[in-house]
Amino acid sequence: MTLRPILIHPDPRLKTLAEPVPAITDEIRRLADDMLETMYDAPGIGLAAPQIGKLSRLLVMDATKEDEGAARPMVLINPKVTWESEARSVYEEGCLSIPEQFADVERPAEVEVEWLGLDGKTHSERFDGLWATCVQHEIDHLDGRLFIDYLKPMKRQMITRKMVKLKRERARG
Ligand code: K1U
Ligand code: ZN
Repeated sequence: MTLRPILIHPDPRLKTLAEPVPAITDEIRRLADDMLETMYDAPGIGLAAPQIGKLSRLLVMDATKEDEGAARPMVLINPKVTWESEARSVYEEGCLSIPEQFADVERPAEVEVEWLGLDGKTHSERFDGLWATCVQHEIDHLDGRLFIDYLKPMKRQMITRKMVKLKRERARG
């Protein structure tokens, strides 16, 4: 397994619609393994393939809380939201591609998602709480959308400027 570098906003690959995964291959299995390792190492609760520069509709997540016990690493290929609740919830979101910036985002409180698993089977599950927030945030990445796209333009611009500065500083070393 290999840790992959995570792209930082702004980057055109984070604004691009990702392509469906046509088949489960060894390359896809390796990509999923690397993404889980990269997510746990960050640390994060989710990671979408475009965040490591792969424009494929694949995401990983594990929103298990520390006091909940066993980890639940999940790999979702070609995920689709098939149902969303009318009830909304607000969560202060972060993003590994927008380090150290957080903002409240309102989303459906519950969603049902269908996806292809690494076992080649179709899965469907209803998510709530942090899992629901996380899976929607990750599917947004597959559609080239970031959590800052839900914010007012002024706040979004302020965060983007901070990220441009951060990238410049990191490039200087
Ligand atoms: O997609 C990403 O950039 C990962 C992101 C997912 C996410 C966080 C919060 C709300 C919705 C989606 C992160 O994992 S940011 C890091 C984070 O939230 C976290 C890290 C360690 C422990 C607990 C949370
Ligand atoms: Zn993110």
